Amino acid sequence: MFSQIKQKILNKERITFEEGLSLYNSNDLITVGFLGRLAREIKSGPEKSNWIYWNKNLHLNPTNVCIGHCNFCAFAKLPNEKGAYTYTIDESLEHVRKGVNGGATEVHIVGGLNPKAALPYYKDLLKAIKKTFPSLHVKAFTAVEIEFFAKLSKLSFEETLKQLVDAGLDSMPGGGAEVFSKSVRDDTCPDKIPAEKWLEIHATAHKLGLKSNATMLCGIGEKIEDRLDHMIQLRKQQDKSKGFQTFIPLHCHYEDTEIAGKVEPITAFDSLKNIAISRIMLDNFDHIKAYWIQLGVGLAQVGLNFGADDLDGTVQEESITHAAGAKKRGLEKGFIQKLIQDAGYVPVERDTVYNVLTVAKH
Ligand code: V47
Repeated sequence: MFSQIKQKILNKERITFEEGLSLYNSNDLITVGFLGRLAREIKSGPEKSNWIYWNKNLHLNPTNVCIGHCNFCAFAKLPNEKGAYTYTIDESLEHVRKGVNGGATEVHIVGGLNPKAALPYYKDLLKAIKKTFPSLHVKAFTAVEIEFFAKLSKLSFEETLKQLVDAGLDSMPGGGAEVFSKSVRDDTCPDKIPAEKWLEIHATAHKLGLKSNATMLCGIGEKIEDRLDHMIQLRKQQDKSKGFQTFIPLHCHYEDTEIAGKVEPITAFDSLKNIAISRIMLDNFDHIKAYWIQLGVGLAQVGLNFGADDLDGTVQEESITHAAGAKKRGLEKGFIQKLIQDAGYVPVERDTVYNVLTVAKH
């Protein structure tokens, strides 16, 4: 089985659902990782096969008020709950300023579904960010937020996105995808838009010329079949709309969540398989990210040897995974470069759309 998959990777042939399943069902993690790395090397080409991308970015979560109910989320608060917050534009700008002073080239903005922070609020925020920091790239809003803004403003997805682009939106992150399977969504995030809408909104963004990413949140009770179905739905969408840059397999954190104790927790073994198998399955995605905030730096470094070619960035001010127990944030630039070098790779600083800014030495 492994030799057939290896040959298909070398021939750049598409890997089937059944072949993906056989990789998930194998306990030979080293060989699965070897195949993931091989797929990455074929995808990157010989000159870039030892490059690992990173960027200088900050996260801004302008509100944690959310009327949705997801049992894996420790970040959301009800409007009158203790700890609920919604930043003023000035407060958001203060957060962004700290990141820009630290060298950030990108702000990644996502927040809860807060009826008081919808399209007008975010248009004002984007305009203020662009006015104050004109060269900062604004990567913002999950498809779930776009649908929420569109519904409240009674606009189409396309019109909503166009208005946000006019205000300063440059690209979209990959959140809110969770696991596409209806039964997993019904159990974990019943208020969230279904897979078809998530994909439709990304397709609309791609049509407007925006790049976007895609995530998959693992460890929420999904089966391996659900993970493969998720990847294949993304692969099909990418064949059509071509605007996805990076796939990010997310690693659930459970502290202060309702799901804690109710599902088999995700393991390091699972996350390494997710990295390798997504690299093998998603032949039309250029990049796979090992998101160190969730994996921890050690596991993220191993992930680089299993097929990931991106580590995300310095990630200042992240709140969503920290609410659920993640401990680190805001890696120093020198530290990120060193951890890439220590894993045996060349650190390549990029901007959000993968223009190369600096290539460090090995
Ligand atoms: O959509 C929520 C997930 C996502 C938890 O596009 C949790 O470059 C773990 O999408 N444990 C937001 N995960 C993060 C995200 C992301 C991150 C990095 C890069 C990019 C990108 C996107 O975090 C949410 C949800 O799927 N999430 N709760 C939790 N307890």
